[in-house]
Amino acid sequence: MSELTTARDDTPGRRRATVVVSGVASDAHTWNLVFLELLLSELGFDVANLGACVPDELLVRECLERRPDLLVLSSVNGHGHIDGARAARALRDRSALAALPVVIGGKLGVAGSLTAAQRDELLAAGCDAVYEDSVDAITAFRSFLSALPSRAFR
Ligand code: B12
Repeated sequence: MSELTTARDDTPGRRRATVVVSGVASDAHTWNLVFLELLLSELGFDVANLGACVPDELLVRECLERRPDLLVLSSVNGHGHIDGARAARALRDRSALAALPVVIGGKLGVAGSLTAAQRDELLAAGCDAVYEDSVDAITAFRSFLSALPSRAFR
């Protein structure tokens, strides 16, 4: 956890990295979002949790207004690879959000693990990382986060 201490940095003139956590348009599940909000808050990030069933247009608008350092998409209903790819394309269509780090995770397909093609589509649509449910998912996600503060505080 020590590598993430810069996210907690309260030095005057420096800000904490901000993260938007969001469900995708079709997904009504909320505890996944609560889990991510608590995890990120404990790691020292400022978190805005947009909740479940967030339409793409609202997601884009919130990101344009909040200008977060990271967007974390979560879905567990099995349709995340479709919703997530569409949302990522909508975000990347806006030049102001072209460089926003975007990750997605959860139970993203209805048949267990995604196929390589489904995963590639998420990456091609603009997701920087895809975390499917596995014992390593949160560890891998935390490694990604540990690289964020250097970008966020540049
Ligand atoms: C509670 C629940 C519901 C509740 C949700 C209430 C609420 N307020 O959230 C209700 C009853 C509403 C519901 C509805 C449905 N559900 Co439901 N639900 C569950 C259940 C039992 C628990 C989910 C939960 O809260 N888990 C606790 C949270 C903390 O954990 P989590 O969601 O697993 O998230 C973890 C990981 O996925 C991961 N993670 C998630 N997002 C991200 C993102 C990143 C970046 C990272 C790194 C990690 C990560 O981290 C989390 C913590 O480990 C699961 C089964 C199960 N045991 O998981 C089914 C389950 C998710 N539901 C399922 C389904 C199919 C549905 C429905 C479609 C059912 C229906 N036919 O109506 C609807 C969905 C409607 C919709 N529009 O989305 C399926 C999804 C299957 C799939 N993915 O292929 C599941 C897996 C049950 C099953 N085995 O079939 N559900």
